[in-house]
Order: sequence, then C-alpha cells, then structure tokens
Amino acid sequence: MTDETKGVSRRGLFKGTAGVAALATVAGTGGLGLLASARSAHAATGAPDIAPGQLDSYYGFWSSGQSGEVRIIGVPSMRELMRIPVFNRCSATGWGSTNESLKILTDGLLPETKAFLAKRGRVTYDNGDLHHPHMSFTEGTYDGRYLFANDKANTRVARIRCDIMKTDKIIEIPNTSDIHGLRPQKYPRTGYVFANGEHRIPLPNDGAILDDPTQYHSIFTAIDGDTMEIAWQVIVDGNLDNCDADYEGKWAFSTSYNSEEGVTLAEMTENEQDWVVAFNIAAIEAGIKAGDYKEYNGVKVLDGRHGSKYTAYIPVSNSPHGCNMAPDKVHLCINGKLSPTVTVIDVTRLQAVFDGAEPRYAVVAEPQLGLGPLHTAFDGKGNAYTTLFLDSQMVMWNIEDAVRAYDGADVDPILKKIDVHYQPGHNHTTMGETLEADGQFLISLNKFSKDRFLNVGPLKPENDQLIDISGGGMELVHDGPTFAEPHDCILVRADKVNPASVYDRADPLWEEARVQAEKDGVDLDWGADVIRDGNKVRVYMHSVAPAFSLDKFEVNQGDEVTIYVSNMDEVDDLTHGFTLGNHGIAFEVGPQATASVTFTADRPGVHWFYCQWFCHALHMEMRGRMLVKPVA
Ligand code: RUQ
Ligand code: CUA
Repeated sequence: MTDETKGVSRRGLFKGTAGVAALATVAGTGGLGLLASARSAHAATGAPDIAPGQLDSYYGFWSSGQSGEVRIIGVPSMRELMRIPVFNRCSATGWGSTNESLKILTDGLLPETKAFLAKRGRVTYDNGDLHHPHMSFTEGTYDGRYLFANDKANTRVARIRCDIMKTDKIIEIPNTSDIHGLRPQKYPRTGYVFANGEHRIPLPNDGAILDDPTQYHSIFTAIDGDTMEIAWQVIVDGNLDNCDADYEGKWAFSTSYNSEEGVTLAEMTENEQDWVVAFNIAAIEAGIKAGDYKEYNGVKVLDGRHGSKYTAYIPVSNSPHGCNMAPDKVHLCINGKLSPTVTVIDVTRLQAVFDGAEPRYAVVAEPQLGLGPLHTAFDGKGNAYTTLFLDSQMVMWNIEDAVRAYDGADVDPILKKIDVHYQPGHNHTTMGETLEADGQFLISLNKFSKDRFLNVGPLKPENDQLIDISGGGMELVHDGPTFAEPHDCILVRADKVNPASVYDRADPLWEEARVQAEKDGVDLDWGADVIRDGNKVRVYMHSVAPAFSLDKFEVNQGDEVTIYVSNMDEVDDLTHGFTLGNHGIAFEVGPQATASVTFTADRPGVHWFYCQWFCHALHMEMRGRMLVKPVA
C-alpha cells in the first residue's frame, strides 16, 4: 500500500485513481479473480491461510444489533462458528421457549415491565438491540469468564457464560432508558460493568412531564459483574453515548452529546461543544459509603451533575461518539463524529482536573483525521486506527506524533489511509482493548455493502472487512457479509477462551428441574416417568442416541404438561433435540444437559415428538408419541 490516499477525502478519490481501481474490481474480475486476489493478499502479507480443518487464532465475538444475539466468528478465516441467543428468540435452541431460558429472560425484569407485558399476553420481550459485547477482565486483559452485552431497545444488560457459551443472566436497568455504551472494568478485575443510559427521561418517569427538559436525566450505571446486581447509578448532564474504563481502576468515561439537553434534533446539536464525562470510581464508592445518594427503585443514585465531586466534564467538539482507552494505559481517544478530529485525553492528568485544573488541561492531542471519526482501535505499538464513516476509510495514525503535533511540532500523525466498503462504524484490533494488544488484525464493521456482493434484494448484508496490520501497514484481506447488524466486536486470542465440550450434570442452568425431580422422587438422569399432580403432568425422559427413554406417554386435554429431557450421551458434539409436532415446541439438549418446556395440552390426538439434531444413523427414528385424550 502507498500513502497516496493520505489526507484526501473519499469524494476526491472517486474522481481519481482509487475510484477507477474500485470500479475495475467490481466490473472487471469475476468471482475466481477476486478469490485469487484475496489468496495472494494473504500470501503477500503472511496472514495465516486457514485450510479446512485448521483452527483460527482468535475468537471474534460479534454483536448483531437488532437481531439481538451474539455471534462467534473465527478470525482470521471469518467463518461463523456459532450463534448465542441473548435477547432474541431461537428456533433451533428453543431460547425463549424452554423453562430454563424463560427464567433467564424474565427473572431480571422490573415488576412494572412484567405487568405491562402480561397485559399483552407475554412474559418477556421478544426483541433486543445488542450493540456492545465485551469480555470480563482480570488485570487489564481478558479472563475468559463472561461476555457482557447491552440491549438498547429494552434497557437491559446480559451476561454470557464463556464455559458453555450461553446467556445466564439478563437484568433490566431501572431509572434510565435505552442502555447503549457498555464496557467492563479492566482493572483490577470485572468487577463493575459500566452501562450508559442513552436517552434522557424524567426521574421518576410517571407521565407527568413531557416538555420540561430540565427534569430529564441521563444515568450512568455500574453493575456488579459477579452478581449482576446494580452497584450504583450516577445522574449526569447531557446524553450518554459510549463508555470505557482505564487500566488502573480509577476512572470510567462516557462520551456525551446533547449538552444542550434538548429534546428535538435542532436543540440537541445547537452547541459547538459537548463533553466527555469522567467518573471518579473511588469518590463514588466513598459517596455511597457516606450515604450521599437517593434511592430510586431500590438503586442508590448519586448526583453527578456539574459541580459534583464524582464527575468531571471535559469539553470536546459537538456530538462525540466512540470512547476508546489505549493499551498504553495513558491515552483515551474520543472520536469526533461531527468533527473531523479525535480528542486525546491523558488520563494521568484527570486527578488534577478533579483537584481544580481547567478541564481541557487533560487534552493532549486533537489530530484532524478525516470526515466522520466514529471509533478507534489500537495495535499495542503506539498506533491508532480510526474509522471515518463519511469518508468510508480507515486511518492509521501515531498517538505520540499527535501529542507532539498538538505541542507545536511539525509532524503529521497520519501514517496511512485505506478505503473500506462502506461507511464503517466500529472497528477492532486483535486483543486491542487489553494490555495484550498484539497488532495482528483489524476489523472494519461497515454499515453498507452495496455492489460488494451478489444482490440479494433491497435488504443488503453488512460488510465486515478483515485488515492485516501485522506488517506495520493496513492490507485489506477479506470481505465478510453479515446479517443485521454487527455494531461492535472483540477479537480474543484463542488461548483465552476454553469452553467445555459436554455439560457438567451439576450445572445450575437446570436447577429447578433438579429440585422438581427430587420432589417427584424421579431420577432426572435416567428417568422414564410420568408424574400426575392434579391437572399438572410432569414427563421425565432421557435420550441416548438414537432413542428417547419414553416412546409414548398419555395426558388429558387441558393438562399443564412439563417435559424434561436429559441428554445422557457423554460424547463430544452429540447434541439431541426435542420437537413436539404442531405445538410450536422445539429445543436443544446438549450432551449431559437437561432442558424442559411447559405447555397446555389442548389438541386431542396423537402427536409425534422427534429429535431435530442429526445425531445418529437412526436419527430419523429417534421419536415417540404423545396421546392427548379428549375430555368429554
Ligand atoms: S455505537 S457505530 Cu451503538 Cu457502538 Cu458506534
Ligand atoms: Cu437425537 Cu437426532
């Protein structure tokens, strides 16, 4: 790659050489040509060429936005390895219809939400908007325990267990609306999970107020990542957008737009400047101890508006977006969005700001990078990579050079720009948000893909591009179409994650089934029992390929039936399923797992149940019958 595109806007480029080159790629070469060029790009850059059967070196954890799930992508091959249902429903695994998943999807809802949903005949939400998946940390790097993720649509935060890659907790956050930015505490460990309530609402939000913005608030929430209970909340001025934490456990930060505190677009973008809010963790914890809070909905809420000792407001240009802490432990990069700049804050200067220094004292650089900077990633070698949404480019720049330029030195911090396709939002580097940032690969999550793939109709995939940065430059090596809509991802070195291959029979996921089986005097592991308890019927069966332990059972019309299936196969990759025909019931039962479902038997007749996970040569024969006897 050359520096020919450096400092030039995309619009200019389209008139020039790069535009011609891009057109040639689209019009000139066929599919094979593209494949060949991607291959040779790999070879030329030394990027690992992943052959069939070869394992990737990184786990990519991808958000899916409005799809509401998390996806695991192998990097650098960009193969999709798994989907983890979180806020969504899943036809394959039964997420949202098994008792075990419904418990997770309902337990953490606020009482008023449950009441609201009950009136619609629902027990939980069916959708979510998952933007930011991030792993738990110990001492500044990933520890492989959990992933945490936000739901912007329904104000929730979820936790995924990385030993089994399943969601185990979902909580709704009170007093705030629409959780957007989310990051775990990096040091000493997670610890806190920080979550931004984006949209300002009245507190309490009881319908008495519409047009008095002074009574609207945005709230920053700290969740205890171990218990998934809310530790504390802080009221702030302005809207909160993205957040991050430092490497010393002292600070958390949020970008904030709408310092005007308006409620219409015109009002929200009126000011020349908005701010970054810095949260002083030690001061907040002392404030909680000292009782300097009000309780709303059972949560301790501190007042962190201007003038408070808990926060500092550092002015940056209008409507900042991404908030990214560099692995040098010093520099926090605030992406300008409406401004072509990234503002670099030296976090070692924050204490001085809390002690009374002018807030902009903490700003040590403000390089002008291009149009629409949204997010920044790091290679651990002092370089930063920023997405330029409007320019459809990735810009590589040097942080120390930017600091020197801000001090007046005649140095251009921009090292290189490349085109991405098109309109990138988030980017991420391998291990880039940890102290072990290794500068191998960079992902550009592009919002538009038009003309990069076969046309699939008006709804197009996103395009997640893989860029090799191991050679000190940026080499685009792969286009990866994805369904709606990865907002963010993290790239975790493979040795950090060690999932199990079979479940532990003692796993707490099906604790309620265990307790119920014990009450019923039934062996949950090896049972083949039908227990009648008034009009409640509990059916216990296990599966060992290719059979269920019950090949038939009988219930009466109107019975409330619960079916427990335990998969007693102990073999790696031997998942069974349970699908009950014409009942809308289907779920996964992993090796050594138990799963259950409850429904009302209301269709007289014979109904087949079958295993929907291909498990054996006699998989098609793995089935049985439920007889529902009509009541006269
Ligand atoms: S945000 S495109 Cu929802 Cu992460 Cu920046
Ligand atoms: Cu068991 Cu298919």
